[in-house]
Amino acid sequence: MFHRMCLVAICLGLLAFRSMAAEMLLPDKWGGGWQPDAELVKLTSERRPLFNYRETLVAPFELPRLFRTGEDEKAYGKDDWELRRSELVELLASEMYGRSPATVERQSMQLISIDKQALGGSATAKVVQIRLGVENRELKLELKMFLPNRVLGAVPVFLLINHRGPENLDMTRKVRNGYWPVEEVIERGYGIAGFQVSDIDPDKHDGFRNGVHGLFGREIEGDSWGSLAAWGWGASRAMDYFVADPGIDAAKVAVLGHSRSGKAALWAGARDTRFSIVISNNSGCGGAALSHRRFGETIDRINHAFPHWFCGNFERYNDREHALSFDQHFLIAAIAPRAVYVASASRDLWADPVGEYRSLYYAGEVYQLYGDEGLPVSIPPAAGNPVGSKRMGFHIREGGHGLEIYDWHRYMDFADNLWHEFAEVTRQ
Ligand code: GTR
Repeated sequence: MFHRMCLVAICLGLLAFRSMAAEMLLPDKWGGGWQPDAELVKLTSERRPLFNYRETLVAPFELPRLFRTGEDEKAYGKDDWELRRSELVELLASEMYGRSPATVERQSMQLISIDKQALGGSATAKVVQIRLGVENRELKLELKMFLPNRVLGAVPVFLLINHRGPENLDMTRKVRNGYWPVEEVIERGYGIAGFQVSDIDPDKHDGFRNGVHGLFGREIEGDSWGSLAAWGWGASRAMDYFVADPGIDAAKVAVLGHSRSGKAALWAGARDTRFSIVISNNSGCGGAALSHRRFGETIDRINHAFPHWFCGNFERYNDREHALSFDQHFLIAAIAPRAVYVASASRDLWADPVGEYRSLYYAGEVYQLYGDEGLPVSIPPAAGNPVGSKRMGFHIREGGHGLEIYDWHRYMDFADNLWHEFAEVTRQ
């Protein structure tokens, strides 16, 4: 009996020591690290028994390596990475998001409206129509924006890809919310823009006939682009406008999306190197979250619920995550060395906050090649504790799935730090 008690005491001591050691390794900013609320895990598991919400049930897996290994394994430098990066983009295009056509035959931009005294005089409101043409077909993308009047010279812009209702991009400002918080962004000296994904491609499975698919009118193959890639491509057309507008600092544009649009934003940022910051807000499966973990939403589920989001080839991985030769840290690494920010929400277990954090953490290996320190530990910080380096940002917001003013302020703090020359001038 005495021996058993001693053994139990030793084991408990070891356990306590292990968790203390883990805590001690976490930097102060981590606030002790994040763990999901136990009650929420229980409830969610009961509500959706086909999906896993328990960290202890994540099966061990081998994460595909970012750098090539084997015969040509060597110390990677920046030049090697540029080559490797193009391989990753190619892999993600052919197996997951689909290939996007490079250009349209005709593209023109027209200012539809301008109000130089918007928001009581503090901003200029503009609506621009981008017309995209192939043969006799045409598509119109409406780009909406507010630019701060107090900033002299070219202004950096945050571009939101919007899949929610058009009232969320309200130019009259009758509808105000944290999803597209125009007033707050203008107050901080930044421009804010947005477009509706349905202008580019409808968010429904229409056999890839409408929107940009119909515009190009190509045969649909296994590696043809899905709607997420199409929306990301739309963000690049908005970028074409920013480059052409002298009032906008096109070298300081952040592309941002929530949830499905967050997936599109990451892919847009991986392909189009003109974006300075790429922001994923609660993008989850097919976005920032590692698929190998099979935590919350899975590939099989996403492909069945949203058959139009990815390319046909991605269906090969339905319930076969182990067969993936890549994972979402490839997507984030393909953005390097440009800045990336990933945000999760504490009650959004469907999107797997740990998996979202880990993709970012593993992509840090590439950022380190460019002199950025990356993230020091593989455990996410507690909710309400934004962490990161100059080029990699992360936070978990307290609460559920959504894009809120708290998130936007963290993105602007991150931009202030990255674009500090700009931030210092506007603050004077
Ligand atoms: C969910 C989907 C997620 C996420 C979300 C959204 O139903 O499973 O992948 O994208 O929609 O876009 O709000």
